[in-house]
Amino acid sequence: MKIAVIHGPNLRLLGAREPEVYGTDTLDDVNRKLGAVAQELGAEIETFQSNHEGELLDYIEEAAARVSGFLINPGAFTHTSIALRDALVGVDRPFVEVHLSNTAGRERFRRHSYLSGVAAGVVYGFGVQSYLLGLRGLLGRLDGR
Ligand code: CA2
Repeated sequence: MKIAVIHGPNLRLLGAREPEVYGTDTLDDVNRKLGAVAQELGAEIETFQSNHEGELLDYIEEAAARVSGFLINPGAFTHTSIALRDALVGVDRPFVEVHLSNTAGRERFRRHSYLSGVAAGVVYGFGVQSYLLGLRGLLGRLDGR
């Protein structure tokens, strides 16, 4: 079973800035850790990062043909993008939304997500563990567990 992991805008800066908010792992570290969890659970991942909303939409559309679900940290598009929500609903694959930080405890504008209401689940506030827990949850859901 293959899962597409999507990192939204600015997440390529991970590990380089604001470590007190986002931790010290780089995006490559996160992807490596996700690959190890996927392997442990008999699955595989492919990863994609973009700073461009349209590229994320195009990727979701074309990846949907080969993956069973999506794990996505939509970055700031979480709070702005109806188009991203529509794309994820449109491909009819379960997705899990993850965030490194506890978005509920930050600025008011981060409290609303356009995606949460249509996600299979949401994990936030645990740093890189949010991704790893989210992947476990998604694979469990797809296995019918
Ligand atoms: O906590 C998260 O994972 C966020 O999705 C991160 C987004 C933010 O806009 C969301 O509200 C919550 C920001 C991603 C920016 O990534 C950076 C990483 C390191 C240094 C600077 C930015």
